[in-house]
Amino acid sequence: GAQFSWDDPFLVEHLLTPEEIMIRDSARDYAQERLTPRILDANRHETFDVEVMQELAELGFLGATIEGFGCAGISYVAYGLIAREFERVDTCFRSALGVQSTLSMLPIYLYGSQRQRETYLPPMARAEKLGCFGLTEPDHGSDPGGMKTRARKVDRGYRLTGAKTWITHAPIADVMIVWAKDDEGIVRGFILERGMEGLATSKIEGKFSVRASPTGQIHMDDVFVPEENRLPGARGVGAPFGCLNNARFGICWGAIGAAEFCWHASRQYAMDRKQFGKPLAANQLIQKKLADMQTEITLALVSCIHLSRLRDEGKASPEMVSLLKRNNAGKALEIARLARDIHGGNGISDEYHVIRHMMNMETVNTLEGTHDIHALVLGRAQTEISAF
Ligand code: TGC
Ligand code: FAD
Repeated sequence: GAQFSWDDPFLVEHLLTPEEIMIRDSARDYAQERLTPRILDANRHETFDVEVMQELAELGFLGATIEGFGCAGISYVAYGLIAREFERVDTCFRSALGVQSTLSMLPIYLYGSQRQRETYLPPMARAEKLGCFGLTEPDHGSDPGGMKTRARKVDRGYRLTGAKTWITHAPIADVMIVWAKDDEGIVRGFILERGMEGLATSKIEGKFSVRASPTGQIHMDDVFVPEENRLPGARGVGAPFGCLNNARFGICWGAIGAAEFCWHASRQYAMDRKQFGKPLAANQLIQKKLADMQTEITLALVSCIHLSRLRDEGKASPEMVSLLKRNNAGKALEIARLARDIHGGNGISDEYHVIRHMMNMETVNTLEGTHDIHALVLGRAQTEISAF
């Protein structure tokens, strides 16, 4: 008869190709062997080991969905599986993968000239150049269309003035994809390089979430950016949103990894820990929590595979990504909170990891469009009334 496997109820393993399984396994082995041992210390001290980026490059994971330019050209399912394994350890590693691949390399691939692609993509795939994506500003987060950063046309280029904040990897980036409005008020994309006059970055300290991810600000004071550093194919606010679809897609998968860690840890803890003379797992209230975790994770995972296949066929709309980003990030946060609860007092100690995931999931519900903003995207799509 048919078997039930508690940790893969819908036999998702059977939906993967041998190549995808191979990529998933190499991502899992790497993450467990090399990332897990680093995370406690990195999270405590708010540090990020940039050598991780070189390791990701050696594994061929940077810009991996891009064809050519030194990139691997893997499927979206395979990319998602890597994101899931990384966020199983910590959000900072999925962010590192996503920011370099989908928010720094992809805009150059999608909107760049052939010369820009040849100049930037191979060294970025090798992690010789690290990137970041500057869209959010101090006064414009959910409504980036209102951005204040200006790109004034001058002889042979532009002069950029403004500030970007909450930018993942701003403190370590060599290359910054910055979005600014031109003299006509149209959003344009620019490739800025560290060292340009008037360009500075700073680090945001004291975060209670994704502490191991370097987050910062980009300050631009009349920075001269030559014409050849403008992304010729980017016109209007839809251009940065086009990159976000891919980054959000990575979050759909990553959130499952974090949730799975919390679920598996909770199950093990509930089996090992005894109160009132029996394992915690013998209580109906605990079993219900485990059943809820298993159910939500399974539904999220099957949906992710489905969305990824649609994406591989070019049939995934931005609204589909909004639906799953919102659902998976929200469910992962609920699961992390339940896990924290099941672990009792130990649940607040970083050595059990669940509180770290719980804090991280707060960020994951805010970045790349907040939980509620994605509800409004879906509300607009079904009512044709914009509530923004
Ligand atoms: P709206 O009128 O809806 O659209 C303006 C133009 O953009 C097009 N568009 C999209 N195109 C492709 N993909 C999408 N997802 C798109 N969404 C919109 C749209 O078709 C239109 O084009 P056109 O040619 O007709 O002009 O724009 P709006 O100003 O009303 O805003 C709508 C809203 C709220 C959905 C949007 O502004 C939004 O998504 N806000 C959330 C902002 C956000 O997600 N920021 C993310 C910053 S990056 C980040 O967080 C990285 S974290 C990295 C890490 O993991 O560490
Ligand atoms: P706001 O837009 O001020 O929203 C505040 C609250 O109001 C939210 O609950 C929101 O849902 C709600 N709200 C806003 N508008 C509406 C509305 N119309 N109706 C109902 N509710 C509404 N940005 C980048 O560009 N690049 C990055 O690499 C990057 N990395 C990040 C890393 C971290 C750790 C964090 C925390 C953020 C990062 N961001 C990045 C920024 C992120 O995308 C924004 O924080 C996010 O888009 C929300 O913007 P905001 O923080 O300004 O919140």
